[in-house]
Amino acid sequence: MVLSELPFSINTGACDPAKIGMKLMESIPIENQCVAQLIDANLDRAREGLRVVEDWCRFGLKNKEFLLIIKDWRQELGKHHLDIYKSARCVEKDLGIGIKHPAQKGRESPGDIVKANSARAQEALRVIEEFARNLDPGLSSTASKIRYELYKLEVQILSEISSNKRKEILQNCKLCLITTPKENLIDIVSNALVAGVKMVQYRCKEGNDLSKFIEAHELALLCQKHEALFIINDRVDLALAVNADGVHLGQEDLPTKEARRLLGQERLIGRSTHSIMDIYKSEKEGCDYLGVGPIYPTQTKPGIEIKGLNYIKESSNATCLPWFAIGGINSENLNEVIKNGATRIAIVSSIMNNNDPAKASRNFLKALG
Ligand code: TZP
Ligand code: MG
Repeated sequence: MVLSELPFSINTGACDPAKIGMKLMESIPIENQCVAQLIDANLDRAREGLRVVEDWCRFGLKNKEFLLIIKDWRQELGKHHLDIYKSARCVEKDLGIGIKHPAQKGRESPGDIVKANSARAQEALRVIEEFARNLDPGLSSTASKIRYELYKLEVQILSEISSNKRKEILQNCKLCLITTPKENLIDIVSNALVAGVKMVQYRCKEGNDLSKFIEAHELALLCQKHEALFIINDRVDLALAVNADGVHLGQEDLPTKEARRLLGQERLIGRSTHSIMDIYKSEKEGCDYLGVGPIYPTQTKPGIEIKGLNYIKESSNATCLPWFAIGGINSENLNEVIKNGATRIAIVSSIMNNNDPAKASRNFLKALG
């Protein structure tokens, strides 16, 4: 039996469920009752899964566009959730009731919950699509349409979740460790991460691309494990290749617009600035954070023009973006840097060349509060 042959149109919603229910129960063979039961269970699943995702879009992401799309899907499914399906429901005899899978325990982050519930809705929609194909073609094609749209929306939601997470880590981050080539680079970074560093920038101006890729990839995984941001200096391609959290660009590197086009909205773009005009420009272009310096002479960039503590003072009132004072900062001048208005710093030598990088990191973090 095809539901559209019954005296209602499922597409206009002009249906009389009582009439349909009677007719269906009178005439359908037993397996169709099972199908009705199965469709009922999967409509519940799909609607519940969608509701969970919708609520994170509403309360977590505060994204009205996503919220309205999912709400619309739920309502569309609700229109198709006819009484004939609900009345076939038989919870007591359902073999699946109360069965829990160990994987459900590991779901902690909103991203995990969104993934699990999107999958739940997608699976349920697929089941509906298959079993309703003959019995209720309108429902089947609705389920198919929503399933495909959900695949696309899920990617957008997850990307917004990771973008927000990156921005949250960045906001709370006081110390950025910038690397310099070292034999024991992985060890140094690992110690700094254990000490609480939440942002690492891979800066390597020598060697071939393959060795950089291998090193950066290892560092990316390490940072991920410690929930720290991993940023690549200069190279957008390398940042994408190792799935870094973003890129750090100097005044002579790629324009922000091009880097953004390549990296997308969800990754971070930082820019080194040497003047208030640089700061305004970077902010206007949509950079996510700034470097402010060099404050003091530095061995890492010998010969570069020093901007001094005044530049920190000016920067404090010039931008709402997170900014990191950089250049020659060490344990001796740190207090001066803080007194002049810096709340975040970026360090190369004072950690990378320290005999105890963990201790050095801890001391910087402690002083920054
Ligand atoms: N950009 C401005 S100063 C600088 C960079 C990369 C070097 C900072 O290194 P250090 O060793 O902390 O002075
Ligand atoms: Mg550069």
